[in-house]
Amino acid sequence: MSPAMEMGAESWENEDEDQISEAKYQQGVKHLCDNIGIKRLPRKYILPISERPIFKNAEKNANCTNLPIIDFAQLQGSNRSQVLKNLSKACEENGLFQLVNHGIPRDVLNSMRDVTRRFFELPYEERSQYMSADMGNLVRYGTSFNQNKDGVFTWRDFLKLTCNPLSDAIPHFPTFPLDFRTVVATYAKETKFLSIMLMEAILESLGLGCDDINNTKMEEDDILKEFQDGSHLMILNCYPSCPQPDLTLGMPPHSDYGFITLLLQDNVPGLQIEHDGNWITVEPIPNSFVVNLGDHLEIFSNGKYKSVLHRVMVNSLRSRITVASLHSLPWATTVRPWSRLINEANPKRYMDTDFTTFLAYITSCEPKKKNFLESRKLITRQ
Ligand SMILES: O=C(O)CCC(=O)C(=O)O
Repeated sequence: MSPAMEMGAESWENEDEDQISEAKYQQGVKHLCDNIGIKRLPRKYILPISERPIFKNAEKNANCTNLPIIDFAQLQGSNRSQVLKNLSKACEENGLFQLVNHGIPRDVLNSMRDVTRRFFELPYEERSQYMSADMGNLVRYGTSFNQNKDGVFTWRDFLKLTCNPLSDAIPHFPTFPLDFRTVVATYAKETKFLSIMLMEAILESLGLGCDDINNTKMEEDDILKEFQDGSHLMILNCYPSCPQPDLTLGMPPHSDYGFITLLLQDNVPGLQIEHDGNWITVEPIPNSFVVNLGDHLEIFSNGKYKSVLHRVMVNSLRSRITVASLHSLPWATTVRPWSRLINEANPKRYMDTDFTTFLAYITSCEPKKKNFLESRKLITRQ
């Protein structure tokens, strides 16, 4: 089928499309919506039919009720061993859980969502000074998934902030809104602390089956020390309301590269995860985090825990704001399967990898689906 036929009978009828130059698309969807008042989706964002978010009835009904919820307060209490088992099951079967009672004050979460919204409401000239094609920049504003490579764009603008070490990074962060740096710094410290507590629980859940308990515990402590200086990337996402949400996505199916991602949503649903061949919407639970497992954790756990394939839907009524905090080991550290989890019955399944390899991959290939992780897999005899 030709791309034109794939677009279907409803394809472009907006006479203004020819007026929109490629450069305008590069300026992002927020700018497009604010300045051009579009009524139909420009062709630039129309996905081939096979990639569009077409719902089957069964998927429509699938909701978050079956997705695991971990109560962080219980994890810290006398019920820890049972919660660790639930955590392990969630990591093996879903690659995701919703985290409630995590202890980060509500006003810290509200302020972070609020300053994110206000940042994207700034005039384009203010936001655009952070636009760059250089993936190595500490602060980077952009649009779509990978605007340097995407043929079809997705309906998202983002601001990426490298947060480690935080004191070095803050002077590079935007100065507007005026409270941006203080709010982001507070939120970054809180999420960093929470991510280390979660990694401690995840390591403990992985080490449960190891025979040599004392040495396993010592290794866990060493790994946690590395996480103190680990990489921390914050992604502020803005998905404006979209005139034809059934033809596009906010983000295409992908998995995150790190160990864990803590995602703060507002109250507008949009995130979907792939589970047993279906796309399931992760309905927002107020003041919770969605915790996604990333590729580094799948590698480290030698495949016991799975990184989750996820995508983002947009809608025609409400814009959506999210903040993703991606945590991993320090950029320079090699990530490899934990030796405790390798034995004759369960040989090493992934190549060692590091951040440079990942950057080289995303610069040359499409990091969509789970294809970076696939490229790190070793062929093992079953
Ligand atoms: O905004 C969302 O719901 C998900 C964001 C995400 O997947 C990402 O930033 O990698």
